[in-house]
Amino acid sequence: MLIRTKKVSDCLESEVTDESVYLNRRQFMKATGGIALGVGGIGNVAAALQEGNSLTPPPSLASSFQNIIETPYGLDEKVAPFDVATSYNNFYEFGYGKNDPKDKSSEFKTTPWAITVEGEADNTGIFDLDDIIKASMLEERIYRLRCVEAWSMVIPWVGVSLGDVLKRFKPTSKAKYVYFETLYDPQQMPGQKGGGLDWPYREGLRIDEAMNPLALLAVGMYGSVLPNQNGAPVRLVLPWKYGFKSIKSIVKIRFVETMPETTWGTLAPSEYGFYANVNPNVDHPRWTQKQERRLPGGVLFPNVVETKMFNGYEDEVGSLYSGMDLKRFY
Ligand SMILES: Nc1nc2c(c(=O)[nH]1)N[C@H]1C(S)=C(S)[C@@H](COP(=O)(O)O)O[C@H]1N2
Ligand SMILES: [Mo]
Repeated sequence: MLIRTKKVSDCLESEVTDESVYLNRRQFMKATGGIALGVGGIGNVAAALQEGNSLTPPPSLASSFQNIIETPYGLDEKVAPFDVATSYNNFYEFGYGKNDPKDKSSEFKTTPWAITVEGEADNTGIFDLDDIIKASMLEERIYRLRCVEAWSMVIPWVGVSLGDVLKRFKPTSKAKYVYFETLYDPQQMPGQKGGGLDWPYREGLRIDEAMNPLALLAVGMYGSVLPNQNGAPVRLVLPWKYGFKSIKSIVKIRFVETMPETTWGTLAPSEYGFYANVNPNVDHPRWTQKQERRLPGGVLFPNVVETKMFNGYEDEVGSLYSGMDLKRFY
């Protein structure tokens, strides 16, 4: 059974170290009803059995989802129950509470979906998402997701290599970075009617990071399409970086020559760096990053684990940062 409410006095330190604490205090109190945020903790270990994803892929992607390639990533990991991964979310376009994305995104329209590709590339234009995805085989990759708020989950994503997709747009030699943007549609995304974040949500990567084989362009999880609250119909998944880099509901990709501005980096540059690599040796200014709460876990079983360098993906991505001072480039 999911424990969704608890007394304020039970609040764990890591729950008050919320990214949204940075936002306008009054608006935040209004959004959460002035009470403690809900906790997607689980009270009964037996309930942690994996449930399937009962969503149906659009007809155009049905055969892709019938032929998902299994990969070796994370096969030894204990996957979070579907219910936990889809009800404890950060997707501020639908509100700041952890349950808001699930509660407020059910009407969100994700088909058809177009992505505008622009900037330093030869093959720019407006592309249909299905066409982008159908050009590759879908893969399942079980990755750890580590939020900067010091919680984490293991999630079985379905998607395609981001680098493979980007290469098809033929970036020029001037494309040193790639910028991503989420949909801006306040009619559908009630969180965008208020301030707080500077909409649309914006993120970016150095081009070699984007081309790293670990970087995933995800269109699904738990064997089927992404639930809206998890960033449908398409998002990044960058398991060696804090979760806020893994931008949801992408509508724009732009190849650029200089480091792009990002939502969190602009809002609070001393707290959220451009690189945002998971690093237990560099604390967030307001809390330690040495440990994390691996969900599901509740008040009685917080399930605290040590945070690993690059979230445990150092072999895969460490060389991207050789010679860099990771305290300076956090
Ligand atoms: N557009 C958009 N993308 C976003 C966010 C958001 O608020 N808006 N939150 C980020 C944060 S802080 C995290 S931890 C992850 C959470 O992904 P999940 O809800 O699928 O676990 O999404 C990231 N991507
Ligand atoms: Mo996050």
